Amino acid sequence: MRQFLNIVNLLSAAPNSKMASRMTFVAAIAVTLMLISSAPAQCTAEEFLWGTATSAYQIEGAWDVDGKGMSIWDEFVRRNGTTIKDNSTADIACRSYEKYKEDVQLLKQLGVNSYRFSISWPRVLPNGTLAGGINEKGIQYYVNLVDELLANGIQPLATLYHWDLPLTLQNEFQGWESEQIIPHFVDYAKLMFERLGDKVKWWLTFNEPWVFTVLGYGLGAHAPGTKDLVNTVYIVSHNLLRAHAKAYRLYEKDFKPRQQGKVGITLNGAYVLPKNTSSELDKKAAQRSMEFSFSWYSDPVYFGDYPEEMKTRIGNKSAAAGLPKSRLPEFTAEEKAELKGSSDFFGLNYYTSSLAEHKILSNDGGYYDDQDIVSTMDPSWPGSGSPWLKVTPFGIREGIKWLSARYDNPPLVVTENGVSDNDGTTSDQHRIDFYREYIGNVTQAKNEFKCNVVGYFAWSLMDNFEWAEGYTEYFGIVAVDFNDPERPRTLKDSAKWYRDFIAAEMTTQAPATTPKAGSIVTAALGVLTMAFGLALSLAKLPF
Ligand code: GBH
Repeated sequence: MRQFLNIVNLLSAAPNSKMASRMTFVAAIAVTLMLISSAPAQCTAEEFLWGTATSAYQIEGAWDVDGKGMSIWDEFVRRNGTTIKDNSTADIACRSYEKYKEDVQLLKQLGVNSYRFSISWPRVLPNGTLAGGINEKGIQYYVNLVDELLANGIQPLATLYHWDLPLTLQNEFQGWESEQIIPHFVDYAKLMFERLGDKVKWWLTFNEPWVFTVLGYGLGAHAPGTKDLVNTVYIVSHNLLRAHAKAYRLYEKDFKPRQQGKVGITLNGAYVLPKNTSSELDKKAAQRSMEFSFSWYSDPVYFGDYPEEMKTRIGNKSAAAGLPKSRLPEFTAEEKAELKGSSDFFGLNYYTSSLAEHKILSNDGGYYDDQDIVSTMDPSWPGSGSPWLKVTPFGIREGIKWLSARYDNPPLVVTENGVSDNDGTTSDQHRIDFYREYIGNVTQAKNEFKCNVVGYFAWSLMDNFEWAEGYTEYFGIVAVDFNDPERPRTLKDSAKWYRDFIAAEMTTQAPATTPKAGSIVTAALGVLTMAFGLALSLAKLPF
């Protein structure tokens, strides 16, 4: 304070120094108040999103109801020789198409302020294209769901593509293998922005492009069951990235000014550690591994191009195999510009860590060999109901730190995090432990390391169809009885824990005063102080 007064005195070393100092002092207060009032609203009152997540194919059922078209998953689960572990389908799944009101009541009981779901493209466009006709009944389902959420004070976060491509588009031109898909995806996105954008303010274009690319078109373990790690995976990723950028720009130009929402993309990957911690080559391999999973997509989205490591390594291997050009496609200058900055927040699905060991691999083996990495898990990491998922809570903190550093601290939403078991028990203490530790590490990334985490969604609201694993791995915090045709839901212990945990978190959050009202009040105070200051400095006072 003394220092402040000194500065004031210094500034006001004028003949009429009393009046000048009064003026400066009062003006300083006024300016401070006005500065506070003009600070961006998100600093003061944006609510942290606490939610749960699901996806259309995994929960809705009603696969052929009310005019819905077939998706590649409807076909895949019926195909001879497809290996869905228990030979199941998601024809019925959790029956959420009928039971959405009950689902929203579950969310209400949990006390979440947000819910992440996905829209089934073939439910709203049965043939995948606008020309093939709009299914109004399908759209109505999502309008109803969103209305029900909002009526219960729950923010919707909608994913446009969680893997259930309209089958027609796969049959016609191999889906994401062809750039013909791009305008159709953009049409679909536009339709959803038009019909739901007044109410949905958080959008994701894609869920985990890595998974539907590598498992769907590379390994053939997911729909559409294509097996080509050498070329197709790179072409598929290239096309979906171009589609993402176009959908983002469309929203930015034609919808954002009025709807004021945010559009992002959700990526998955592991935080990778060097297998041998003292090996420089393994350390580089660990970084490279994350570049081949996360940055394959996020570098184009944030920087406008693929990571240098991917370009050189795939380029060199292509040349060594005698190919005329790299198997990794190139973006045009226009596409780079469209991609760069095409995300309002980073969507992160995080589950597990892995280890990387540097090893030069074949020149023509494709995606995995292109990395020159042998990937393993530390045998000391506790397991789960899924072989690929080891309980490594530090990984979510380190992963968030790594992404935040690389992309200059973007707003980041953990759009999925959770753990499986194989019996779906409601006495799931292991899941409580998992959430406590993982969320603790997210909080640490946010508070201690100042990463801009703005939301967290538990995967999943309820047990559901776990893709190629069918109904053998359960991720829900709510149990669903798949032997009962009614598909009754029961809160697991972890649901009760999550409910109590987020209730406590929300009460310690800054009170959600409306930012506008708040800043109007401070602005008015600023103006009043200034007027008062003027009067004071003009008045003849004895000090
Ligand atoms: C997410 O994928 C999905 O978004 C969600 O739909 C799913 O239900 C949930 O997580 C739980 O799995 O050993 O090479 O076959 C999670 C990320 C990464 C999980 C790849 C399966 C298999 C890799 N996935 N992983 S592999």
